[in-house]
Amino acid sequence: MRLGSLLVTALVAFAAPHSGSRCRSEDAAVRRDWGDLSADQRIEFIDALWCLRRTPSTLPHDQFPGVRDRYDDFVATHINYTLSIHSSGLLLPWHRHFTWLFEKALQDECGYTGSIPYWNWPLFTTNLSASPVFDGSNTSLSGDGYLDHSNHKAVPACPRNVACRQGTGGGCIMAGPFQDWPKNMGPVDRKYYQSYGTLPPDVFAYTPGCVKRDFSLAYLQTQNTAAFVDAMLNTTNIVDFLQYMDPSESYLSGAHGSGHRGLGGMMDDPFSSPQDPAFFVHHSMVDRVWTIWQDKDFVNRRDQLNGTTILFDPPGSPVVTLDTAMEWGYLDGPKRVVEVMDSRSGEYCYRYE
Ligand SMILES: *[C@@H]1O[C@H](CO)[C@@H](O)[C@H](O)[C@H]1NC(C)=O
Ligand SMILES: *[C@@H]1O[C@H](CO)[C@@H](O)[C@H](O)[C@H]1NC(C)=O
Ligand SMILES: *[C@@H]1O[C@H](CO)[C@@H](O)[C@H](O)[C@H]1NC(C)=O
Ligand SMILES: *[C@@H]1O[C@H](CO)[C@@H](O)[C@H](O)[C@H]1NC(C)=O
Ligand SMILES: *[C@@H]1O[C@H](CO)[C@@H](O)[C@H](O)[C@H]1NC(C)=O
Ligand SMILES: [Cu+2]
Repeated sequence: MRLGSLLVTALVAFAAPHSGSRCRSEDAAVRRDWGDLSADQRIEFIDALWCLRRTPSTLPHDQFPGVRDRYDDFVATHINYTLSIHSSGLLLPWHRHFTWLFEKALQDECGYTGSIPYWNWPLFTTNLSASPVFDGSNTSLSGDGYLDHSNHKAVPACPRNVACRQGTGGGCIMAGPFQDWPKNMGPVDRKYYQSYGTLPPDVFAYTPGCVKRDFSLAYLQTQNTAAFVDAMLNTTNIVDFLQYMDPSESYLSGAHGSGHRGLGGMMDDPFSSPQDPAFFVHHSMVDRVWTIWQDKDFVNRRDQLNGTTILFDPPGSPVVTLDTAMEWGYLDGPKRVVEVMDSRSGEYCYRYE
């Protein structure tokens, strides 16, 4: 089964232009830096995440035995589309809507009154364990995993543009609100992460365990610094922007991939990484940088895309256009890329601080 051909349903005949005007910036919901939230606001977000774990799944249990609750619906959906939504033309559009759907579930199903916060990468690239996001306190998203040498990232798997060192954890999350956060699926063998790959047949099996982390600053110190983010924002076309954010060459890491690999453990599994709640604040930051970049020259940048619907953009794979259809399985109906290009029109009305 080739995911690409499923995703790229030809909907060209029904192509709709951008609809309506943008919501006013002052009316837009504001997504904030985790560090700028009050303790109460952080705890409200943490509680809402736990609420999704107490909310029943909407996926059929017989087909998805590893999906135990509403949170897992998001994990399974991400696993399902992994091979077309990374290092491809769909990373930014697909994850924008995925993150928004998650935010909406927190609000509509768990009464969360805030917006999804973001992990402001450049602020803590010297010491992640000293950051309000990952210091392991009760108002953080928990910190590193226990030191467990057997679970360290394999150093030879390092991308060429990062001088990798061993991580500082490797085991289950040690402390804080997500110490007992369940892991119900995955991880998935890296050999399945390839262009035109197929999912392993048992990918939705129930594999209970913990969420592991293995902080590895080498990634964050090369691809997530203030200078790196500034350089990314300085680019003037999406081809150059994506070289910083998400290069499709498998031997390079961009800011997106380095955030995943810098936290390590579960976040280092491209399939089931949403099992770590850090996934969502990381992707909020990915979306933030894209949104800010678009807004710097909105007329020219809103519709810029580059890449295909297949992981690593293999030659001849379908090119992503505004008419490309994207799917989120059971979470929402299909959408064309054109519907997600603006954070302030259509269903969306949010901005970043
Ligand atoms: C990082 O910060 C933590 C918490 O403040 C501290 O315990 C640790 O020693 C720091 N690590 C380094 C390498 O500075
Ligand atoms: C953090 O939360 C735990 C579990 O609710 C509690 O036992 C502990 O006292 C809290 N620590 C602080 C510093 O508030
Ligand atoms: C970004 O562009 C500004 C203005 O052209 C320049 O001053 C700055 O050095 C650039 N930053 C990076 C990291 O390229
Ligand atoms: C992305 O942009 C590059 C540089 O302009 C171009 O060579 C390539 O064909 C584009 N990729 C797709 C899938 O359109
Ligand atoms: C996985 O993708 C297929 C093909 O698009 C879709 O039919 C199915 O509902 C998806 N399942 C999940 C869990 O997203
Ligand atoms: Cu992803």
